[in-house]
Amino acid sequence: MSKALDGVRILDFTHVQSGPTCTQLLAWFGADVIKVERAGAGDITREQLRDIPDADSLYFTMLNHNKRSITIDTKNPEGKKVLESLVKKCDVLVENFAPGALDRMGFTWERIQELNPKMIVASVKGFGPGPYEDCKVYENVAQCAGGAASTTGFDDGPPVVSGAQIGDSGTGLHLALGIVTALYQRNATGRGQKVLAAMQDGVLNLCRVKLRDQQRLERTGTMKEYPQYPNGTFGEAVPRAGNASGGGQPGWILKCKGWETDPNAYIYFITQAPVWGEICKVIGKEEWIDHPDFRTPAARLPHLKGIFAEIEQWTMTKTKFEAMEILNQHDIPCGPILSMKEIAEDPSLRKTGTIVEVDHPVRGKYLTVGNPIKLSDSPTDVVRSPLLGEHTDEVMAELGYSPDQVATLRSLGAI
Ligand code: CAO
Repeated sequence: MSKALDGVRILDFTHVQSGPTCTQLLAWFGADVIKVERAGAGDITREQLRDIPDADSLYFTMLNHNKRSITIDTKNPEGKKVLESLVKKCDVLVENFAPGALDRMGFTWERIQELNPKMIVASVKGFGPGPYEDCKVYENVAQCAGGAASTTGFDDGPPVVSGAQIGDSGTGLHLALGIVTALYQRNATGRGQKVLAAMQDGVLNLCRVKLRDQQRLERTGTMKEYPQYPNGTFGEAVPRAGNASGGGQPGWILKCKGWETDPNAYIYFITQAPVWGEICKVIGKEEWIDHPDFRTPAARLPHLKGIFAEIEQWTMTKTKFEAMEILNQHDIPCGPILSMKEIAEDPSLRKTGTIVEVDHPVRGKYLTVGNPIKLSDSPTDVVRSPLLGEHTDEVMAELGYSPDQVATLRSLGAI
């Protein structure tokens, strides 16, 4: 079956996590992704957090499936020429170097346009134009600068960063959408363009509801679904809301049977208004259904802490899976807190291709997260990540270099 991005060629100049997430997605949709790496070194993540000596790390393999790898020293004059021929041949150049690195290499926007006016140049940077535009940025810096850390955690604790890589993988997703959109516009204009996804912007986009709450707080001085209401205090900025739901239906994380020894024996419980009666029946508090303190969502808000404490008395008598099964029979929204071990072993995620087992010639079998976006006409086959320079000869031949020329360039250290 054909793939959605068949025929699209990507010059993948990305490293670490944010850029590689983006190009991996494009590869899964069928683009030919040619990853350019420095000979002898490659993407720094190949050797970071290694669990098997001399094998590409899981950090690298899990972010670079379905790509080809070519080594080029782009600071070597002959290597630069090879990169130029790649620029001429590709549709998109994706990079996430520190600000200015591509220019210093000699590949300014103007130069790239000269070489290929149809080229789309897509970049991840830490910050957009402004006071911090020249800064190098990693995941947690973006989470802090984008509003995630100040709004995550508990009121009496410090800001907290999330395990979800919203700064890196989140921005990679944003960039992928920008690239596909620019490709679509190019069909009409015939021109390339620059695509920028700044990590601070990406994180802020994912924290949109907190900017909503900032404005609600400034207007009314309070937010009744936050744990600070009614007995705590609100300051000038959106506070950390613990495990409170970010939406209009109050929720909290509650202990389940076994919580004393299992750090993940918890369930997320949402007191969705339409099923309030069902919740009361399940936990044995029928008298709450018509009680003036509990009858309506507004009446319940000042009592949420007590309500969740009572519900927890019930959830603590069930495992998270037992609770899930009973609550779902009553259409009560809830979710077990799943450990990574449980997720890795989940047969249904294997069946959908969301968790995939991949075989690698050096490291052997490992698990990865497959394409989370499923297209009915463009299925994803996850192919192992390339070894460093595995496709150098193949790509050089496609660029028109003879084996002798390749050998010469290799001896010069250009590739
Ligand atoms: N041949 C020759 N030189 C190469 C090369 C190649 N194939 N590939 C890269 N280089 C050079 C670059 O030109 C750059 O050289 P100069 O500094 O002399 O211009 C150098 O390698 C290192 O690039 P870098 O500054 O991007 O790398 P770093 O490890 O110092 O910084 C990071 C890493 C992530 C902080 C920085 O790249 C960055 O801020 N990127 C933008 C934001 C981002 O994506 N952050 C996410 C990180 S996790 O996903």
